[in-house]
Amino acid sequence: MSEGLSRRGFMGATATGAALLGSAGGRVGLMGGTAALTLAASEAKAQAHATPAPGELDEYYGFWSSGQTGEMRILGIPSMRELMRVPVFNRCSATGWGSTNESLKILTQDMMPQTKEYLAAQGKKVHDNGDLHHVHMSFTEGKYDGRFLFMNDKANTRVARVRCDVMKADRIIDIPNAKAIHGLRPQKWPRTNYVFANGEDEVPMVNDGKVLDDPSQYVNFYTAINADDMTIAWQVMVSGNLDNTDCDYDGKYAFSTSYNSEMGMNLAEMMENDMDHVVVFNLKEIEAGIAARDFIELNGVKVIDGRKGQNKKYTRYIPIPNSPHGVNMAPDKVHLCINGKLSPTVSVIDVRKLDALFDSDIDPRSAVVAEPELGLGPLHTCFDGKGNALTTLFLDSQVVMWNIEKAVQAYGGADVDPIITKHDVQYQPGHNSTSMGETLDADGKFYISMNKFSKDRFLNVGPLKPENEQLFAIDGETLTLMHDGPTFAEPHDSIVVHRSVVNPLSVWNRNDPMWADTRAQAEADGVDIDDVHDAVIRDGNKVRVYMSSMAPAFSLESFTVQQDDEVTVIITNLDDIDDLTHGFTLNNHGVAMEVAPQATASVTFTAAKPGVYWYYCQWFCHALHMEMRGRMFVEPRAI
Ligand code: K7E
Ligand code: CUA
Repeated sequence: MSEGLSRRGFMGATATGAALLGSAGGRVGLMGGTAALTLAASEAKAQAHATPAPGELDEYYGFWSSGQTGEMRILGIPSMRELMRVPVFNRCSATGWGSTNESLKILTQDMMPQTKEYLAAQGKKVHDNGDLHHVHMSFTEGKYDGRFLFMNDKANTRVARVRCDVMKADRIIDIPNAKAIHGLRPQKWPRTNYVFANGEDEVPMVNDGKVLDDPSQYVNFYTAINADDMTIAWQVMVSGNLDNTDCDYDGKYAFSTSYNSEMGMNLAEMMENDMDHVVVFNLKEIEAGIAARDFIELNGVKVIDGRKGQNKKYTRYIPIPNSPHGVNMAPDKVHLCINGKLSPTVSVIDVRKLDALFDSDIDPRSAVVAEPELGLGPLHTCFDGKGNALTTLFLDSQVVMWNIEKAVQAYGGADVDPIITKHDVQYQPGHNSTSMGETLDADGKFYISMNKFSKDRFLNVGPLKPENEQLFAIDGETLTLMHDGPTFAEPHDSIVVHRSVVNPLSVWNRNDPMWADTRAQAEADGVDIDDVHDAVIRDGNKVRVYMSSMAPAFSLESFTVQQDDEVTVIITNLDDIDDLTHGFTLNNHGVAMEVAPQATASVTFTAAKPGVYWYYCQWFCHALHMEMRGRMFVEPRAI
């Protein structure tokens, strides 16, 4: 431990997970006095070495989920500089995500009719929020391939795909039947054909109000999404709820933890059993079952019954202590680590033993080859690619580094201690990640701890505190803290990807599919949006206003519409220089959008009140940026 004081000393040997969880927030307060630590000389040195100097580029991209903020973030590692925020499930004031026609298409085209009804009842077209927990990149043969990032929305049961060439979402789909998509992972081998997604909250199979408070009729759904076209491949109905998911490096099995095998409806019920389970999904058998039509169709989805005690071809339930949370496949292709949360253990499954489970009725626990006791509140594990695992201990506010092989030996009775080192983190870590750690390229250079509490680490900003993510350098078996990074809600999960894998464009391709509909409309209107242009096209009470932008001017200084017209402003940024983004903000209409170099963007609104309204470019683009503005004249309706 790098600090002289043991956190566990304060905690004592509190017995049950319930008591521990209940006190998690308060206990940290006891620790306030230890925060005034001086950086050890070695750490200061390491820090000076690690952070790229101003103007120097980072070696890795970090792709971050933001939890309840609903966006994806891009950081540079090891500097921890925040490079970009990519709106996905949220709405964005700067870029107009959620109000431009191009983003609305992506947000609504794959919406289920029920969702449209819910939203319409509230006078809305799109959700205003999202809860983005997990971001993962597409794989080819166990390695990141730099094509897409996939992510979940727990709040509104959605899955999104972000294109890595432009770092914008291109598909956002509703997941039928399931509720609250939580765990999410792309298939690793042979490539990402599927994206696996967990439904966390159980509901009646047909959730139409006929069954309400009868949990015996509730079910949960595991979903496989076709990654290439973002359609639903199949679902498996399961027992218990589903928390996190991962899959193997052989393309044979996927896994989900369940913290509520009891199907309890309140805290006491959910924690009744000492053992919950991990569900093993047999992908080949499920595909064969679909081909043999052994499914029911529910809301247009093929659903296989993989509940406990049903057809055992498709699933196996392996008992795991106690309310397991994270599930993480090691890059040794063999060991699957399941984090006990309320149990101080991580259960290690040897995936080579899973075939036998499906071939016979042997005890499913026979696949467990280690169960080291690591500390209190293990939530997530990541890997250094050298045979070691790093597990977050939420309650201990520590990371523990341990050796997988030694844990297996100890489970077999050998007198070895798998624990290599423990290091304090500040405070209460949830997820963690290592550089390239969830791939066959795991390089063991950097470790990120995403901490739910920052407490005393930063200037006080009021009752709502930032959270804290920390960067450690890994040097063999030593962890050195390099950086604290305060973040707004919430540093949920991350992946750390070598920059050689990610190659975004600097300027849009004029033929990008993002604005294909807008281009088709322009062609129909006889407007060439690839050249300097301006046009105002009236079509009944619909008016389409086309203009190009080139720093520091819009091609239209003004345009005129009539009161109550439905106005669509379509802007093409003809600048093709790096960094020369323009914007369009229309005063007092709630209208703003980003128009990046060579992009076309459009927004539709109603000109409800007569008058003069200025529009302006909100992206600082030129010495004459302030002058980049124009007027919309709204003529009063003729009575
Ligand atoms: Cu651990 Cu949503 Cu990834 Cu939270 S789940 S920590
Ligand atoms: Cu264009 Cu500011």
